[in-house]
Amino acid sequence: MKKRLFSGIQPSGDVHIGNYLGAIKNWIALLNDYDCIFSIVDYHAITVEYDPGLMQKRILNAAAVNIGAGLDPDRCILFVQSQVPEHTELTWILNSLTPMGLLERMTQYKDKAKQNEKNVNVGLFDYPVLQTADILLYKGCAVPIGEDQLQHVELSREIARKFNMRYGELFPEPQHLLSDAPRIMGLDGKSKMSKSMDNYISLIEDPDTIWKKLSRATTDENRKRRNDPGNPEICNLFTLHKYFSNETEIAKVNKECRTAEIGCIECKRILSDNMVKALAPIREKSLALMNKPDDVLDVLNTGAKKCRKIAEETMEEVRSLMGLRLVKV
Ligand code: AQP
Repeated sequence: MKKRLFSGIQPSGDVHIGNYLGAIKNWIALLNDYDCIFSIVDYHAITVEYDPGLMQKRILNAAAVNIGAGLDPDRCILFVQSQVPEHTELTWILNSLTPMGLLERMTQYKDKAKQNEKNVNVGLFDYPVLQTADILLYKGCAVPIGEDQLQHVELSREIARKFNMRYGELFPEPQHLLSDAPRIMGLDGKSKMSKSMDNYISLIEDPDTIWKKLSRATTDENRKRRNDPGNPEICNLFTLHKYFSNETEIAKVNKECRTAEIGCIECKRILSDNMVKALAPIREKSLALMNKPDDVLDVLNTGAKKCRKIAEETMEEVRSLMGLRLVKV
């Protein structure tokens, strides 16, 4: 029996190269080794303001891009969180085991509360408990994520432990899995690449936009003029070269940036060409799937059906352990 793996992505905007390098690429690599469940976590995406008229499209697009990137739905389950009501039921139960103090420490909550000062809602605060329910509902042992989600997975272990101690052994303590690109910085070089910030390159970006975005991206800020030698170690774009360029190109950029043989524009051109090449097949497949939303819907409905069955079974066990299942006496 393979171990169960769970992870999710919010339909909160365009899926970007940070999501891909930090999570999706790893999901694809792990398909053989685990029994994989991936979710488009729409309930997580409603904790900030959004346009309900766009949500359906965002969900379908997020699914299409994940499949387009290589997440083969024949080798995993892909479904939408809100199609399985047990996610919110288990959240309520886990809420009653989670100390407020632990949630107050979550850095993502603190950051998002600062970004959305006018809408600091309970959902935003409770986000990590819903995430714990997402994982535990399927008894997920492994959770491949980017570094920003590390604290949440640590919390999920703590909540699983609390449940097991209080009501009886049921849940595994989920272990995080990080990729070799756990934190891709945004094009500003200052904050994490994020769907909700204008600092990303999406997986379906067209070649012109990739070039436009890269040509404006921040590099080594100490390099003021073309003839100044640069320092690749502190240049965000050099980090991206490591994921898109070949070894010879990386060595060339590394050397010639330091000696000012090439300037930032030449360096960006190499990166842009390689990124366009690498993303082309993902873009092509994703766009084709976006034009066939019924096919994507079929995949998601099949996934939800499988997940509902697992989720119902887990909730029966939860209710039983908690004395919430009424039986004839
Ligand atoms: N910049 C990143 N580098 C590496 N990994 C990342 N992930 C996100 N950004 C980066 C990982 O991608 C997976 C899906 O992320 P998510 O959609 O659940 O939400 P998020 O972490 O909040 O991502 P965003 O793009 O920053 O969304 P918004 O702006 O809506 O909050 C996760 O495993 C995440 O770690």
